[in-house]
Amino acid sequence: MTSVSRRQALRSIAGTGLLWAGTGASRAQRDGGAPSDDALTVVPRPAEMAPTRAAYEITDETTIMFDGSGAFHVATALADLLRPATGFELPVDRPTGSGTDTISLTLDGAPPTLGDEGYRLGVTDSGVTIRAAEPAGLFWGVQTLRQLLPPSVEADSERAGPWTVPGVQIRDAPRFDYRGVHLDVARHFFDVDAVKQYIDYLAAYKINHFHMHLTDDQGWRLMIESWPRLATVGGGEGGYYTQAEFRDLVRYAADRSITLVPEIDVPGHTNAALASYGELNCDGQPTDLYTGTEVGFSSLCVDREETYEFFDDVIREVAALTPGPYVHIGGDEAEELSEAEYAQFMDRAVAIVQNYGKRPVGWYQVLNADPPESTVAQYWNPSRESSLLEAAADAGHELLMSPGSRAFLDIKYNEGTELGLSWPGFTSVRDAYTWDPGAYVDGVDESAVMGPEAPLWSETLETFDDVEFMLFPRLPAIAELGWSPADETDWSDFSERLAAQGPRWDILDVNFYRSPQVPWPGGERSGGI
Ligand code: NGO
Repeated sequence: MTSVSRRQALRSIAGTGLLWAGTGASRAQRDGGAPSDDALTVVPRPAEMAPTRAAYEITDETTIMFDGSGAFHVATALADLLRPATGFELPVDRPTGSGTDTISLTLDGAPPTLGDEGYRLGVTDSGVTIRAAEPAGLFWGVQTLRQLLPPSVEADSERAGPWTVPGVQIRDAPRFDYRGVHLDVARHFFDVDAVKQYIDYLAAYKINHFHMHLTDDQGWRLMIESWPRLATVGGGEGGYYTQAEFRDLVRYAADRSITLVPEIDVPGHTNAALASYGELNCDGQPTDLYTGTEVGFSSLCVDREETYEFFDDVIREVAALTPGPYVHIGGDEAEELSEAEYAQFMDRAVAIVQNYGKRPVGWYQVLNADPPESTVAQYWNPSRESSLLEAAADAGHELLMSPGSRAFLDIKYNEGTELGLSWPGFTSVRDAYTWDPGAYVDGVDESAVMGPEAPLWSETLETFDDVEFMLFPRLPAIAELGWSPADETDWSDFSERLAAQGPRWDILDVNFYRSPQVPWPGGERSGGI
């Protein structure tokens, strides 16, 4: 780590009295040598983190203890994570005996200041303790523990140890309650196993909302029982999720502390629906299926009652499938409609979502329809000026920040990137990291910002390898902006911790972009982007 980052670590800890208590001097000053924080390459950077001289080695004597209902499934997840590479039995048990040689996950005695997602993690010579108020906090603590272990812990077959956890005291909680990543499964379809893999990646970096863009001109990807042709016809050659498969994804995400946010994009971006049911078109005729990449050419017929019956049925089914609070209704690029027609449709669409007990989310154009204050608007314009957004924040709307030139993961890294689009320019790893979601749009205060979200659109992404190439290494960049304190986000420190993720991705066989901006182990920096 750089001296800058070490200084930052000490400063943040000094501010909270977490460690080095009572002397007014750092341990480095006291005994002439600080414990090294070189092994502490955790991403996102924990809010407070202090290395100690302790170290705990996980062995075949180690037990995973859990305390408190809701801790069991996290303990099981940890065991599942550690068993393949270590080859150890790692029994999962309630607290018994001496409490030594344990990794202990407890919901007992956590200070309320940790919130719903915060945790404390402490390492002594005899074990590791993770303490949180809620299971989500324990789960994020486990993700931190995972990154404290050698990269080979990611292997799916037995590797040589030792499995040493370096000494550290961590107190951690997220900056934003909403840390999102999106996947467009409409332009190209990704099957259940691929999406589960994607969810695993998000969980590793403490992303807590997964936004699925389920419908667009090119495909309708979710079976709606009351309008089955949407999927069977509108799914085209790509395919769709049955409701059972989709429920499985919702559950898989929830098991990893991730809320699924389903998006049904209306009234534009609807050619797949318009091709499935003629009555959704003003002339009553179904359109042809579409596989191109143009946007803005399609619209539901806002003057037909069938349109609202359709939307009501769809939202009823989607709301029943997803226990999370949000339903996203798109609202972007409805270029076929006048402003009045757009507002006429959106007024009713938003009311339908609310009627099924959900909170509407829309791309920021939804604000043109003056929706109720509870509607969340997702900013995606690359510009830092938006009178629309400023006014919305003043009026009490909450906002998601997905600026096209920073957070869109489908944008090319540079002119040499074969995949992706470049409508807002290029987005290097450094560009994805060096912006502040709480202060991006002029005149919008952080208090109005729910958090950052990184969309991954799939016009150019045909395979899961393609998805991985655009996701990594920018996913951890956005994840850290969402999680870590603003004054702890430093590019040079981050790029070094990011570099340490590379060997993990190699073991997991992730097809990541080896950006020359990042000092990957064993690699030379070439000065490119
Ligand atoms: C825009 C458009 C999407 C494209 C994407 C490509 C939004 C919100 N609508 O973002 O349809 O796929 O750009 O980057």
